[in-house]
Amino acid sequence: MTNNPAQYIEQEHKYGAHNYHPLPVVLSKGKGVFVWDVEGKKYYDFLSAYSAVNQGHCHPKIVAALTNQAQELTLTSRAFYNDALGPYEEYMSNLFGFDKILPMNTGAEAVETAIKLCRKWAYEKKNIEENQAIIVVCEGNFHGRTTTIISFSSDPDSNKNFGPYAPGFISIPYDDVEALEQVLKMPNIAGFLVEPIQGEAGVYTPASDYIFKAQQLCKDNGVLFIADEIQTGIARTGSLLAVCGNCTCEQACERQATYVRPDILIMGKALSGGIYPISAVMADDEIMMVIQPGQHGSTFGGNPLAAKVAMAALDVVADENLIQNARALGNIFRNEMQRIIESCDLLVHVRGKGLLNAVVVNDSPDSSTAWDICVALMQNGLLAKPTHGNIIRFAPPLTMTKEQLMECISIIDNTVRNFIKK
Ligand code: IF1
Repeated sequence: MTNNPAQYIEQEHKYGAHNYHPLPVVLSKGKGVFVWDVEGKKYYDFLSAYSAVNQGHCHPKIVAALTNQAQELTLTSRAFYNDALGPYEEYMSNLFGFDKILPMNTGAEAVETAIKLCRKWAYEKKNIEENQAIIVVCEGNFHGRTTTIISFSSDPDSNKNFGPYAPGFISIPYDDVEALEQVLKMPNIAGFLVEPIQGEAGVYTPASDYIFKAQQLCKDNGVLFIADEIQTGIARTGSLLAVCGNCTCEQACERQATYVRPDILIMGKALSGGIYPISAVMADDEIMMVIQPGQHGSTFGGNPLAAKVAMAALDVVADENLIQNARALGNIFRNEMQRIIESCDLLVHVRGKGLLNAVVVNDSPDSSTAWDICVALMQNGLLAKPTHGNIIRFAPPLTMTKEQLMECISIIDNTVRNFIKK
């Protein structure tokens, strides 16, 4: 053990695959909205592990659920029943307003599950000819890293030289109702898979009625509306789910979860509060029951540890009013960023919803400016990550207080004011 960051960085570089390019900070502790590096320096976390740590790092209630259950029973496989899964399934059904849940582990697995569910439904309920089902997706999407999912990515980093690609997907422009209307006229369309806000594309926030209209079109055409809420869900955007973001009620109530109601709902990331990989697919019986024993599953999906952790993580969202906090702090954040943008020419645009936001840097996507700003922010005690070259994503844990947010805004303000372009 050492507290020399360079040693850890070299070790990862030498023994780990080079599939990431992290900021040069080596973390060893997290608590709430803060993380600490191996030398003891404290930072505000403005990434939240890509929105997995909405409830804050090492939340004591979620850690307690993990450690308590870890001493009783961790894994049975689904060959046997366990006494945590049923209560979790009922909890999820009540909270999100769907008949059933299919539990998985990672986000990509849950997306794969939704694709399989959609196809099987299409053959068995919609009578599409075998192997002809098509799922519509959007340009700029990010749904995970499996071979099927990257087959319909438009990002060359994600799919170049990973072919041959899986057929059965058609890509249309995002935030384009007319394009959706046109494509739905084609035969054999089974579903429309969409992110309510495109995270990877730089927190691309569509027109406020896009999701509503898209769902209506799907309904009118007998096509399943499949919402990937892996990143946007669990209070991140100021509502329990981003698909109910136009709802103005203040509680994580049934109406919120049913305002724009997907036919298939996909969740991951913050479903566990970042403690452990937990994902879920939800649907009503008409869809979910097309999968029968032996047709889909996972060794770890629905294990008792995950069941207890997820319930604790969702309890924290309600107990600590994270929906309302994300909404209120998000408004302050965007207003303050707008003020900074108007007084400096380094940043040009802020967008987002709740506490999922991004700032566009005034330079080409090929420049290193956004990266250099993130390094300067890091030196000033705030961790954020660039995306698509000239965009910086800002997504702190939702447990942040207003005072903490104001301190973070002054760190960002000072950093951009003193930033000298390389
Ligand atoms: C990485 C992005 C964020 C997702 C949506 C499914 C998944 C993700 C909407 C797959 C995952 C990640 C994974 C993370 C970076 C990150 C990301 F920039 F790549 F797009 F958050 F914005 N659907 N998102 O955002 O979930 O299998 O990873 O559990 O390091 O690749 P997973």
